[in-house]
Amino acid sequence: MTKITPEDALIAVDIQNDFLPGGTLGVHAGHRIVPIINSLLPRFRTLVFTRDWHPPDHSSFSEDPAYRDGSWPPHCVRDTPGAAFHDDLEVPQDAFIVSKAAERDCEEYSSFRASNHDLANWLREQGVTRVFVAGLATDYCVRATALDARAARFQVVVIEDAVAGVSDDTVEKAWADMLAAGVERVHSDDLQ
Ligand code: VGL
Ligand code: ZN
Repeated sequence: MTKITPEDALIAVDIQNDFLPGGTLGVHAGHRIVPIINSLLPRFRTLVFTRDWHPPDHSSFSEDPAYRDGSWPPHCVRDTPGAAFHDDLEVPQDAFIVSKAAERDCEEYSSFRASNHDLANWLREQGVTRVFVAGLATDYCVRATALDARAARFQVVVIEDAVAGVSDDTVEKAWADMLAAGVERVHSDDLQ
């Protein structure tokens, strides 16, 4: 059992329409994480919601996408329905929203690298020492966010049933990288 305390934050990564089934870059079974995350939200004092927030000509967009790093179908174009949070996600009024990869030539998978926010600093100001990471996609933005959170010296817990990924092989590698960096892996049933 892992007990959630006031020094914990939940970072809900990119739970946006384009990353859910039916979206341009829909992640298989991505919708299954939404009710799990909703049930966790009231248990955290500090909540962060991140979103991929691309310009229409973002450098990662391809007409013939390979569905891997650097070659994606157009997705999460700022201020479009595809970039909106999933309708069922219960985003509170006072949640901290981080928009990332908002410039054409800059990919920002990590929520800690958004050019217009200093997430690590903001979390420290809230008294946060440990972050729980959930959302999409395990092999890209969740992985990068968890690794950067470790690099910024937070304790990091990834909730295995509250994440979903693009491809099995990159998901497997992402877990190996995260565990090697000291990330803890838990199931939401083991949170108290
Ligand atoms: C992501 C692919 C492209 C993510 C963002 O949120 O994991 N994946 N852009
Ligand atoms: Zn993107």
